[in-house]
Formats: sequence, C-alpha cells, structure tokens
Amino acid sequence: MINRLKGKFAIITGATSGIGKELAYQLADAGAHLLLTGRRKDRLEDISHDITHRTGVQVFTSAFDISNLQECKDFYQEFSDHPVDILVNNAGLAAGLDPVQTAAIDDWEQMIDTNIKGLIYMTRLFLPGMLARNEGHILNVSSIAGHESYPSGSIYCATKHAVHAFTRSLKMDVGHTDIRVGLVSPGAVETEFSMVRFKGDRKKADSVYSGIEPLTAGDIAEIILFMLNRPPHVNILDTFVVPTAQSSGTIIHRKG
Ligand code: 8X3
Repeated sequence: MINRLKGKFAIITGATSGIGKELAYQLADAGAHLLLTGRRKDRLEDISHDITHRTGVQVFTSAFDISNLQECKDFYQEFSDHPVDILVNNAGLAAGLDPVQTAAIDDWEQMIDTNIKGLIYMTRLFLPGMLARNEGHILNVSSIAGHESYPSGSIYCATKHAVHAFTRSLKMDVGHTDIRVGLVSPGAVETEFSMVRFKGDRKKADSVYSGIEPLTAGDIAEIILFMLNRPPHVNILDTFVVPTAQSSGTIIHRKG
C-alpha cells in the first residue's frame, strides 16, 4: 500500500493510553511526526522517548487540560509555527453508567467538557491554518454511542451524538476545500475506558469484556491509519466498527 503519511505532522489528543497511544506508534511507524497531548506528562514523555528511540520521527508532547479553553489557546500558540496536516481528536471518556435520575452531575460535566468542548476547541483553533493551506485532515474519535443511545449512558451518548453532529456540519462547512473530515465510531474496545467509567472498579470493568473478544486499541488505530492514508480525493466520513460478538450498544453475545 502507498504510504502517504511519511513526513506528515499529526496532533493526537488523549495520546497517553488506549487508541491514542496505539495510533501514535502506528503513525510513527508510517513516518509521521507527532505532537502528542494528554493530561499525564510522565506518560507522554515515556511514549515520546520510546517512539523516538524506535523510529526517526520527531515527537513533541504537551500536557494540558483540553477542556480548558485558555490552555488549548496556549497550546495552539506554542505550536502555531508547525503546519498541522492531521488532527486526531481522540481525547474522551465515560464517567459513570447511571440513570438520569441518579447520575452525578459532576460526571456529566466532565464528559461534556472533555468529549465535546475539548474537541470543538481544538478543531476551531487548528482549522484556520489548514484552510489557509487548503490541506488537512481532522479525524474525530466517536463511539457506537454516537449512533444510538443505551440505558444509563445518557450524557455519554449525548456527547458522542454531539461529536457526530459537529463532524457532519464541519464537513459541510469545509466542503468547498480540500480539507478532509472523518469519524470513527467503535463499539467495545478493551482499553482503560471501562476502568475510567467505573472509577477503578476492576470487576465491573472486566465484566464489559467478559465472554467476548473485544476490539483492541490496535484494531481501531489501524482503521484510523487506513482512513488517513487514503488518496486526497477519498474522504471516509465514518467507520462504525464493533466486535463480531456485538450487534448494538446493548446486544452482545457472550460465550460461557
Ligand atoms: C465506547 C463503547 O458501548 O461503551 O464508546 O459506549 S460503549
């Protein structure tokens, strides 16, 4: 397959674990230079050292809170002289799995702030540079929860529906340009996702993946890489990917 990613400059948000981290390694293997962001500075530095050691690509890192507009603006200013070819808005989380009547409002705010605000701030800041060069690819990591709602997932599902709607409008707003825009919408991927959702409750987290072979972060990173590596006239708008054992947000065929 032709490699169109060599020498590109890619920002990945939420690169300290899961899909973001795996994508960082796969993009580096393809020869892309990286700017990795996340909240955990030590993890970003470990990943950066490891990638730099294994490949010849440049890796920059920046630890900040993506839900804070001023911190996003500072980050943008710091790297404003690097033309950004690829922005992967991957940072996101689920906090809690509770019905509306009992869910914690703090959890809701955290999901809205990260999953929606972080993604729209980064897009708004980096899009003008892409438009000025008439070149760029924005890829937003959504979820099966962006296509359908499930019980006790109200605000997580709402944030991912928002990502979906925002991405489709964004595509229309840049439709007269060569900017590409896409979504990836995974079902059950075994990462730290469920440990975060259940606040460290290992038993609950493991039960999400029990009796099935879930997707891995590597499975999704490979798909993102494929999307990013298409020729300039090909824009994959969405990829909706589930484990073979999963048919919807709530229908999962478990063995045993
Ligand atoms: C992650 C998949 O089904 O837990 O976005 O919402 S799910």
